[in-house]
Amino acid sequence: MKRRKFIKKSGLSVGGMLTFAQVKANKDLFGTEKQSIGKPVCIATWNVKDATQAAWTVLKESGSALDAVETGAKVEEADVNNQTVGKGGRPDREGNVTLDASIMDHQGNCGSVVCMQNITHAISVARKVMEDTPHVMLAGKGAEQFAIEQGFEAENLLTPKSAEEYQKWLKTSNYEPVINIENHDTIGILALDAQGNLAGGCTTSGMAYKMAGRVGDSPIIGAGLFVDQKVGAATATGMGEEVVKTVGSFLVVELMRQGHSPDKACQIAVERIVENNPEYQKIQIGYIALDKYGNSGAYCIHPGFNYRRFDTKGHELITPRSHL
Ligand code: SD4
Repeated sequence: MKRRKFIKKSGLSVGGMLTFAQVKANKDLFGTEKQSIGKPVCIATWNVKDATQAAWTVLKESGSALDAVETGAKVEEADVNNQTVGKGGRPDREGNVTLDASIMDHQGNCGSVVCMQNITHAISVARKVMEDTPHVMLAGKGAEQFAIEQGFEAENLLTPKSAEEYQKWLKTSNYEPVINIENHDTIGILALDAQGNLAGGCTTSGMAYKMAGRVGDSPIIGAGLFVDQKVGAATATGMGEEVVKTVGSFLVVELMRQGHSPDKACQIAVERIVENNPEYQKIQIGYIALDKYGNSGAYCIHPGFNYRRFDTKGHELITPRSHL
């Protein structure tokens, strides 16, 4: 029997690739039937229960995935106790809080802001970039000026707590990102709404005490966030430099396109970083992914990472498998 015919008949995958028959039959690499496990659903990096709760209030009223992810992300941006996102974020080594954020919808539209100061809701500015400009990315002063023109309020994002910690840090000026800092970090949030549309958002103040002007993965489409309505969505947290080098979120979505489950896709993408980096034990990376059927998954290097899922069955904190 000719090889091509055999493949067609057996329906087996070859070299990790799905056959046409499997894709058509909506099966993953292991032959498991993929099923819609119910819309709507949202997931978010870390234990951000107020954020997923807020996103859910949008989704359960048949709101859009885009509104849901923006609403959820804004909760963390406004929370001064979350020192990795929005107002209250830790500053760079010059003492300036600079924010990175991105958003993407089911039609492949996207917007982001990088290294923006003085505006709390970076996710909303990213959305404005997507919806109201001919561009996808605005940086620094230009992003801030655009936000102010759009009616966003300028405010000092450095809270007394973050300022005090920064003054202490200045004594050593040692740049050593802390793994699972306070078990809370960048928020990446993905949603599938009742209409079956996907969207994602990602917002952060970046690595604490980074060099001035440093930009991480979070505002870079394909790195910190990617959404493909035909497949699913993914987002990242952790050491952005490594995520950028491997175009991580795009990779996770492409792996799902090849038939991997969200969990497995996140695992392969994390392992790509591990393989490339002899110092991987010093860094944390966490990916979360949501496919177009509502299945979610995640994987990380170090234990300690978790993610929130809210769907019609309830609100869960999920601890994914980790490399170490
Ligand atoms: C960054 N990925 O700027 C973001 C921040 C983060 O742990 O998740 N820090 O690299």
